[in-house]
Amino acid sequence: MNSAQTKLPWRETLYHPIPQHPRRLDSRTFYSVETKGARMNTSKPNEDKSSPRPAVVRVRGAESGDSGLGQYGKQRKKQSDSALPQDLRQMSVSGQGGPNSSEEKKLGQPQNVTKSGGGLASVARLIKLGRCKNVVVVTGAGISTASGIPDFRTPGTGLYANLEAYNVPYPEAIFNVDYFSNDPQPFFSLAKVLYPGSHRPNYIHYFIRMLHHKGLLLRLYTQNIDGLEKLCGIPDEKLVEAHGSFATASCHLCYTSYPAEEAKRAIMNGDIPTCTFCAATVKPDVVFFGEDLPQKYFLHTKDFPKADLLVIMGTSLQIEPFASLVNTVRSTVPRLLLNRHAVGPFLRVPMRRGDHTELGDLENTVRRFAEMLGWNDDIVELMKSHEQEHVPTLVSGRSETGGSDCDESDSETDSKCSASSCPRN
Ligand code: CNA
Repeated sequence: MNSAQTKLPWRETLYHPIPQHPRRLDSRTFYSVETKGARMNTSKPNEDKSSPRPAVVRVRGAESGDSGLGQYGKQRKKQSDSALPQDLRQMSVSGQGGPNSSEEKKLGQPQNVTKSGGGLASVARLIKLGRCKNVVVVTGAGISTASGIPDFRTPGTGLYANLEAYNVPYPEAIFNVDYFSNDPQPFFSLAKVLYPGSHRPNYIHYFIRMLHHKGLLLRLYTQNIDGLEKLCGIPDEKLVEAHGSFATASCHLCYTSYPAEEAKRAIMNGDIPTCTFCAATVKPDVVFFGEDLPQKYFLHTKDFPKADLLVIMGTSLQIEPFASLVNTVRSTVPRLLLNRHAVGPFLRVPMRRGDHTELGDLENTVRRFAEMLGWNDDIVELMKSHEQEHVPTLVSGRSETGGSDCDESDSETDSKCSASSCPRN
């Protein structure tokens, strides 16, 4: 990580392509966004050029080696929506249910991705032939719905459809740092649901761990903040939690760090943890809109060009800059989307050569994929032993920061967590 930090001095700030002044949305509304990344996909085969641009603007702190910190960390410049990149103005946002942008209207739901087109079997064949040894996996909230954690956008069950519980004027407010500054309660209510400790990894998480066990996983890039990837035993060096995690906490204004367990205790008790230095509200280091992504995210500049298979699971690819990552593998690299709906570049007709989709319930799909690969028994066994030995104690609360059970690695391939990342060190 250190070398990545020193060699890659860029910053990327999390954003959702929404209008500058988002209108109030009723609870049934969800966004459908035409991303620039999707357009770039066909016109710019060179992955470096199509990489998400270092967007932004704001200096953030905790991990940065920039000067001017003082012993309490860098003062943060307050970020408003107006700092969102110019690109956002080119993006269209639709209202009630379904595609609305001109391109999406034109494209609609591509006919060749609405049912199983044999893509799963094709990719399984490639893996079995040994043609995929550097697999990059990109995930979102859809891999954790089988663990009982709602995603954002699934109509009916997604968090955006149940906003009354959080009392926010528009969905993204929950993760808006300016909104949080004024009223942290909506996020803290949601945090109670998402805090690691009450949910278990499911078959999909263990499938990804099995990819690692087989020596095929180059890296898992997750947008999730539920900690289930760590909990299922995927080692820290194989994991990029692109939108941060609950494992650490800090002041949202001055970035002074704060004990994660204390922050969790306060939030769970309905209290507001406050910074010991400036008395502003402390928040878990989950990345909010307008905040920079962790330095580890920049491993993508090395990983994606090296990937020989990209598997995308359970994400609507609506949040930037993460969503555009999928366009940065080489144009010859197969991409497999496992999701309930086609999203992002997989909405295009015709799809890029080497693109495959398998639409439907993710857990079912992944089980079928594992069967094709001949891994199902291994995964079931791994789940059983890991659950019995490790997950109950973690889920019942011994691991308050949601850290992984780092000593537990299942093979020479499942390497140990690094000393710095292990919460017990
Ligand atoms: P999203 O926008 O809600 O998209 C989820 C996608 O997964 C949708 O396309 C769904 O159709 C699909 N999906 C959901 N369940 C299933 C299923 N069982 N089978 C197949 N497909 C399914 O969420 P994204 O991850 O794309 O958005 C990124 C946000 C969500 C990140 O910033 C996260 O921090 C945030 N988030 C995380 C969690 C979590 O950590 N578990 C939960 C909710 C939101």
